[in-house]
Amino acid sequence: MLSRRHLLAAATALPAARALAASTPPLTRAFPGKAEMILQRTTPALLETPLSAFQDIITPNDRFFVRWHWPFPTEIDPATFRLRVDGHVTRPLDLSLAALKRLPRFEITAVNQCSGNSRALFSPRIAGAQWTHGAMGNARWTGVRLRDVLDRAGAKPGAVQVRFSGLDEPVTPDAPDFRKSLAVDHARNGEVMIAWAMNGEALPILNGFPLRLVVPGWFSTYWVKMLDHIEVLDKPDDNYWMAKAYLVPDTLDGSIAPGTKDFAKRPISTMVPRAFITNVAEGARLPLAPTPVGGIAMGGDSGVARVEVSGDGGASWAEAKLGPDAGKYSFRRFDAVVTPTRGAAALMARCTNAAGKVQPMTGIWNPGGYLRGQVETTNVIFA
Ligand SMILES: Nc1nc2c(c(=O)[nH]1)N[C@H]1C(S)=C(S)[C@@H](COP(=O)(O)O)O[C@H]1N2
Ligand SMILES: [Mo]
Repeated sequence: MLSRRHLLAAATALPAARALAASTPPLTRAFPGKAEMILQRTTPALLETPLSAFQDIITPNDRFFVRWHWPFPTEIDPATFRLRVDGHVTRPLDLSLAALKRLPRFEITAVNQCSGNSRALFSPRIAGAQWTHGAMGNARWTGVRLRDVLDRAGAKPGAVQVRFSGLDEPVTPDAPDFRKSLAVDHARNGEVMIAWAMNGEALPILNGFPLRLVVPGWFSTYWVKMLDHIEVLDKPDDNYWMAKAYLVPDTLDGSIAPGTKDFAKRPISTMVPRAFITNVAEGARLPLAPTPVGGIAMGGDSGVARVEVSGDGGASWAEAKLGPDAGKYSFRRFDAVVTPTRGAAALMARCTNAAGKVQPMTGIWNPGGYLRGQVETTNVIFA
C-alpha cells in the first residue's frame, strides 16, 4: 500500500495533489469501535474512511464511516430499548429487540453512501462536510424486512408515507429533529429493512446501535440510525429534512449551472454508478513497469455490469476483471494491469451498471454537493 509519504513526496510535482494534501484533515484512532479514520469533525462525530481501506468489497465495521447531524446517546440498554410503530395504523406496536428478532430474518449486502460523498472535490467549492471519497461503505446487513413490521401494525387505507426517526436529538428545542420518510410502496418493497447487525456483529454505536434502516440503492440520508420510531403518515412529510434539506435540482442528472437561482428541486433518492482505484494513491511515484490497478465499483441502484480502466487519462480503455458478485447493491472488486509510458499519468476507472448507465467523464454541480458520479482520476508518475 502506498503511504502518505509518497503522496507528499510527489505533491510538489502535481498541483491537484498539493491542493489535496494542504486540506487533508488529521487521522484519528480516538473513537470507540473505530480503527484509523479521517477526522472531519469531533462532535457530533464525522469520520471518513481512508480510500486505502477499500481493498475488499466489505468495509470492516471498525473502518466504516460515521455521520451524525445531532448528538446521540453513547449508551443504550438493549433490554429496555423499544421500537415504536404508530401513526396511521390499526395496531400501534412497541417492539422489544427480542420481539423484533422473532420476525423472519432478512440479509442483504448494500452500499451505504452519504449524499455528499466527495463533496470536497466539487468546483466551485461547496460548504458542508468536506468529504473526499470515504463517506461510503459496504456491509452485509442482518435484520428484518420493514414490510413485515409494517404489516403487523397494519397501515390504514390512505397511508402515503412512512417516517423514521432515531434517538439523536437536536441541540436546541427549535432545531429540527432528524426524520426521513419513504413512500409506502417503497417501504414495503421487501428490500428496505431494519438491521441490527452489520458484517455479523451488532451495529457499532456510531453506526446506529441497536437498529438502523437500510434502504438498498438509496443514499444514506434515508438510512436512519438508532431507529426508535416509525410513523405511518396519511399525508406527505413536510418536515425540514424532507422538504428543505437533501434536495437536488430536478434535472435528469441532478446538475445545475453554478449560480442558478429558483430552480425546481426534488428529494435526493437513488445512487449512481461509481468506481474508485484504491490500490494506488494520488501522487504516487511508481516504477516504469506493468502496474496492477484495481479497486471497488458500485452500480448505484443496479449491479455493476462492467468496469474499464485507462492509464492515459481516458484516451484508451481496457476491460477490468470483475470479482465475485455479492448482489446488485454491493461493491464489486475490479482489477486490471496498466502498461505505462514514462512520466505523469492519469489513471481512471469507469463503471457501467446493469441498467446501462455509464459514468460520465465530466462532473455535475449542484449547491448541495450531492450525487457526484463522474470518472475519477488518480494522478501518478511512472519513473
Ligand atoms: N438518526 C440518524 N440517522 C442518520 C443520520 C443522523 O444524523 N441521525 N444521518 C444520516 C446520514 S446523512 C448518513 S450519511 C448516514 C451515515 O451512516 P453511518 O454513520 O452509519 O455511516 O446516516 C444517516 N442516518
Ligand atoms: Mo449523509
